[in-house]
Amino acid sequence: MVTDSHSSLETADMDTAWKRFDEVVRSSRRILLSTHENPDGDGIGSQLAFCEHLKDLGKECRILNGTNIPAIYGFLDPEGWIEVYRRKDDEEWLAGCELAIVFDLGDFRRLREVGEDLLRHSIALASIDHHPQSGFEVVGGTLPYAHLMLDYSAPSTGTLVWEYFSKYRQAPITRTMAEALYTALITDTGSFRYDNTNERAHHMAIDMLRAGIKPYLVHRRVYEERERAQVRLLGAITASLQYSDDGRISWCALTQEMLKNAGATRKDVDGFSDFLRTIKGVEVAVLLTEVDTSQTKVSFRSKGNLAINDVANIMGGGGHPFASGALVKEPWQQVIARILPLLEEKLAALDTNEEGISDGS
Ligand SMILES: [Mn+2]
Repeated sequence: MVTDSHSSLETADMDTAWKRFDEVVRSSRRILLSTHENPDGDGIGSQLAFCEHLKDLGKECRILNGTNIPAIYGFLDPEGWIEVYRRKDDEEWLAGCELAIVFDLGDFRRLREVGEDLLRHSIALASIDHHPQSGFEVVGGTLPYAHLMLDYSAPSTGTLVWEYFSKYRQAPITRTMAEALYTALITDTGSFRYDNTNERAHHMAIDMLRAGIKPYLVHRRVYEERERAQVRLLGAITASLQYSDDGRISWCALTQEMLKNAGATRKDVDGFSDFLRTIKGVEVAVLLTEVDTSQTKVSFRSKGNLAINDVANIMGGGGHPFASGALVKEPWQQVIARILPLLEEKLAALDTNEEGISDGS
């Protein structure tokens, strides 16, 4: 099983990695922070909290991402610290960095031009993450990080940042840092509902409360600002939902036409695949979003009996065992035709092996 490979990185090794990382953070003057394209609450919260920490330490620090952040997370960044990387304007600054820290990345390619330029200028790279690592074929097949703080059992990357602050930050965690980190935590655990919710998640929440956050205010900003277009889109999705014969797979293709009719964009799709998983009897939910006639974004969600990131890998993507995705250069009709037999096969194997499998998580 994929999730077992982290054992070699645990305890002593990890302590050493964090210590070395802290030393390099302290000795670096100019530091770049980044996260994956189409960043989520975890990547954004982690980098904002870390940016505040670095500014406290007097570092010259910028957050440069491959793409824009979703508008709902704007409340976390009143000063506008998060920028979209523009090679033309920003490469010179990047080239003068002594360290780059990437958060919640998983697939190196998801840094886009930021990653390409960091490699070209041989900037020392550190990664804080809880995803299986992929996409480093581009750098010769080995992980490009001088410092890799990888912990699959962390409920969020923000949790790792919090643990780092708890140990290495002299000043207390501020309310704004805590708000960013709490956002990372709730968005990655589905507000303490997903299988990655563990003691660490709740300990962290207590610490964030002590730092002065108001959970209902954060929840309101993140979950109760839905656009009407998004609600119309949800209607279109539920109306066109399909099921496998045994009802264990639910899937839906969200076409450009559906987006247009709802007055929505792909950004509005966030979170819908989680919703499809909530249906009784469904083990795996698949949401296909038509990027254009030759490209499809696919999201997989599993209820927890079947790891599905191997299917995402086959499709050229990756992610967590129960939540993963891929961008496939094929029309959605072809993509679903490839995916359904793979999932059916896995479900059939699950039936056969049922007694032999113990749920390790
Ligand atoms: Mn994450």
